[in-house]
Amino acid sequence: MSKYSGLPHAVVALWLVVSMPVVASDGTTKRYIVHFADPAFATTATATTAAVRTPSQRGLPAWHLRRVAAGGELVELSSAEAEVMAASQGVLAVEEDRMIDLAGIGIVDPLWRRQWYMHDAKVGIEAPVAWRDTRGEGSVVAVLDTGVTPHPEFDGQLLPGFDFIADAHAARDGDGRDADPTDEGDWKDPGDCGAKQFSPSSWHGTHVTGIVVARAGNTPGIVGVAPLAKVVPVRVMGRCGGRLSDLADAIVWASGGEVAGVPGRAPVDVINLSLRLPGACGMTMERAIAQARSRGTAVVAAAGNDSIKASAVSPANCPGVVSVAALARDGGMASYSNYGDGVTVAAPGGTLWGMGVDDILSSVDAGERGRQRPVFKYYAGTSMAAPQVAGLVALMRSADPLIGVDEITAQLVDNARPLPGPCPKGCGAGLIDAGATVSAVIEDSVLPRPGS
Ligand SMILES: [Ca+2]
Ligand SMILES: [Ca+2]
Repeated sequence: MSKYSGLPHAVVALWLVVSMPVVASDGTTKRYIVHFADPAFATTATATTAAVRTPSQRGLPAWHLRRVAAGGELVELSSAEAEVMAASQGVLAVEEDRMIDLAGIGIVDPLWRRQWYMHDAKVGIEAPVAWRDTRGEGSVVAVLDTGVTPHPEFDGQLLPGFDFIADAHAARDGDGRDADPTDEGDWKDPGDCGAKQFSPSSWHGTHVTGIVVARAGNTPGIVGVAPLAKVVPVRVMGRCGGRLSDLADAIVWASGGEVAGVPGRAPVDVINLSLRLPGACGMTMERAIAQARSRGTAVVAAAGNDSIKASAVSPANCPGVVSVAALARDGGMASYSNYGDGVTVAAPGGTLWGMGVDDILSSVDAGERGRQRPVFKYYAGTSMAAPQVAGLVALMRSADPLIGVDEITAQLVDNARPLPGPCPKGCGAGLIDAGATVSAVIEDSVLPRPGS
């Protein structure tokens, strides 16, 4: 009894009562939030349980988990113990720590219903199921793309990025590399890189970034796959596309490697590459990706929109890359998607015809050339499928910060669902399932790992 000396008798009595082994009817414990009449009483009770119980005793009843900021103590009790507790003197309420349904917390973002790729029962990636465990807190995704434009969906969602476009003409910002990853537009006037007619700016990086990390709860708007993760926007694509040398440097930098003349940063959890160049994986790309993976950064790439084998385009065909094919609204392979052995998994990319509602809705700018104002548009492509996988990797790393890059690939593959539609030429392991994957990651996070 020495551990209880100096405490009010009432506290001792109460906690002895609830600590008595009472077998619940179902034999299991649940989480409850206990509200005490006297806050000081609660403080003492907290200190007491924290002092006398260690994590190895977690299976014992009445394990105190933490204080709830709104008031009350979170404890694990059997239902019989909870009843005893509720009837005890000085206890105002014993409330079960119930699972809150997403409909209950309310996704107010009014475009949510148009984001079929997130939640459709047949062809969606089941992001809301994964959100019961994590929304990506603590994870960082680097989006190597055209840069980003200001958008309400990004308020508080971005970390400092970088403009890796070394050529001022391609960059359109009047200089080479600098610390501002803002997208200056990739419109083409007739004559630009062989263009016969005008084509408007894509704001591709802004669209991809929205799919990963658009914030939840603002209006009007969408929700990203990992709305509590952060994105590092990295600009590698400008007028007429991007250079391999800039892309390779950006991969090294985002994964915490050294790039001359650029201040370093910590390795991100995952790099998204919604870009491709035809041919075998060259040594530059292979080395950059191997370096990134050696520092614990996963690399996700679009399989490409050429209707050819994914093994014929890089970086999708580079060793260790998670390569992503695109599914149409019916759950079969999208007509434009690359396919075959080079594909790791598939995600919705949109159908690419009709009114757009069967495509992927995300953030862009309204400007045809330069920036004008933030809006939302439907795009289709493996470029839209890859960031859903990158967002899922952010959720996985949030659920288990120690998960390695090979384990990430294995979990994505093992937990993918059979395709809801046809893909005779090969869509990898199937449709990613965010709910099943995050759940499996959490289950396996307690397993011993080599070297631990
Ligand atoms: Ca620049
Ligand atoms: Ca939003």
